[in-house]
Amino acid sequence: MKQIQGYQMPKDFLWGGAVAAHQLEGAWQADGKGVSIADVMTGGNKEQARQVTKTVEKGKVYPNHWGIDFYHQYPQDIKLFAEMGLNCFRTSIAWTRIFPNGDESEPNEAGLKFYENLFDECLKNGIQPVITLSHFEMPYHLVKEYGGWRNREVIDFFTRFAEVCFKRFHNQVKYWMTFNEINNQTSWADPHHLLQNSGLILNDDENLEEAMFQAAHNEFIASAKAVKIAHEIDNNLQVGAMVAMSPIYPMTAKPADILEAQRAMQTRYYYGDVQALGEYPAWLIKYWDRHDYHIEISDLDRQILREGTVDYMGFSYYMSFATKDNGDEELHFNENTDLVDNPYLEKSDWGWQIDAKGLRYGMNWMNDRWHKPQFIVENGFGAYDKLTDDGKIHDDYRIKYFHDHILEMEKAVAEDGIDLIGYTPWGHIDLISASTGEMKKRYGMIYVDQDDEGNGSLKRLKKDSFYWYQQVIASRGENL
Ligand code: BGP
Repeated sequence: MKQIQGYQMPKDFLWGGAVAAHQLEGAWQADGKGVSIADVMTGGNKEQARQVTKTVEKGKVYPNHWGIDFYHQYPQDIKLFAEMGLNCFRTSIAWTRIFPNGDESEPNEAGLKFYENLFDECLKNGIQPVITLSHFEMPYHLVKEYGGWRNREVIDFFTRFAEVCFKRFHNQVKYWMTFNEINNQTSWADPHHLLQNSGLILNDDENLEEAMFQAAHNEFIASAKAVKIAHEIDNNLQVGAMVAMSPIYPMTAKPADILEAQRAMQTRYYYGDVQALGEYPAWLIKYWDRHDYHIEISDLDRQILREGTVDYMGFSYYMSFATKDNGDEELHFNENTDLVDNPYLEKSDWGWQIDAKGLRYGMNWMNDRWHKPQFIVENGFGAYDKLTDDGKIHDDYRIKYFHDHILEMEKAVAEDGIDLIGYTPWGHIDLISASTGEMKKRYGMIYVDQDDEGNGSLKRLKKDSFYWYQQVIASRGENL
């Protein structure tokens, strides 16, 4: 591909790759690990989410049970990451390796040891680990016995887990995030999201939307407490939020469309308001009143939120959305119902609208609103890759996607002055898709020889994008 000049990023900029424990480690019951919600639903659709308790009992096998065997193969994988030039690596700590059921008083030493060794291996290779504490991996026991995040008791279980991790790893890990894509649960009518994010299994006699607000509130408190604990343990630690950023544009200049888009952005991103600004927006409290929702929030809670604002905003960026007037002016938390196709954008094979400029737009939107440093902790293009006879993968479509997005990211830093910590493209090594459970929806710059059923040699191969990203990093983002 023709070299196009981008901007050179600062020397301390973090260039990395991002994964999540349950999507690549495999070894789902090794060394005392407990069962997580991901182990019983990866690749879940709405129906599976409804059926989740039944499938556990049947002992159904999910692809993340084997992942890409990173649990055993990580030393070689880390070497490949270093060869690519990464100086950071975002992964998550599987809660169930540390607290198998979630409610034990003592952690599982074998689980802690695994991550200690993994982080050591990273650091030996010049790569700093960036860690998400909860990436769709809540212990299943907490879902079944406690009702997931709707139960306040879970706050203490989570903060205990966070504290154990901060204490054990604070010399190895500086950047942390509490909950992955915390705002995805806004699509509460999709049980898959509610279960993945908050461990909520549908309860017929319950108002789901109200349950979603309570669960989110309990997660906010847990996150704010974790921020405080981290700073008390080591003032150098940086704890961020993690939101899924998909800007929602108005379909036209019709005022009702503009208002609809603004309201859609408010409902989707109030999570950031609470985590970055330390308080709920007034419009949300009015909404609860209108709907007669009683969310349990004490004065002490309000103080905890104010004192536990995050150090930075981590976010994923894949796509943008568009919306139009739906005939009423009420807020809609299940915004998916009001989304429309944007005729100016192309889509991936999975229907995700590709929009590089939306990244710069989203970064500016967040900066104007939350005034925090940012960290792009996911961005990427899921595609079908073809292994050619010469043992290569010519993924120029992926290179184009990254080229366009990195260029917009660089403009946001160099021209708009956004304080950006780093960039970690999603699934830089092929792994199991979170939404579909497929292996064939590939994001990687490193190919992993495995099919959806888990057949294959697991051999790692460098795609064309591997070499492209390598020289992007070597030039600090200048050669795109
Ligand atoms: C985000 C998740 C990741 C990841 C990615 C790609 O929502 O944080 O876990 O998987 O999206 O999504 P998918 O795997 O569904 O293609």
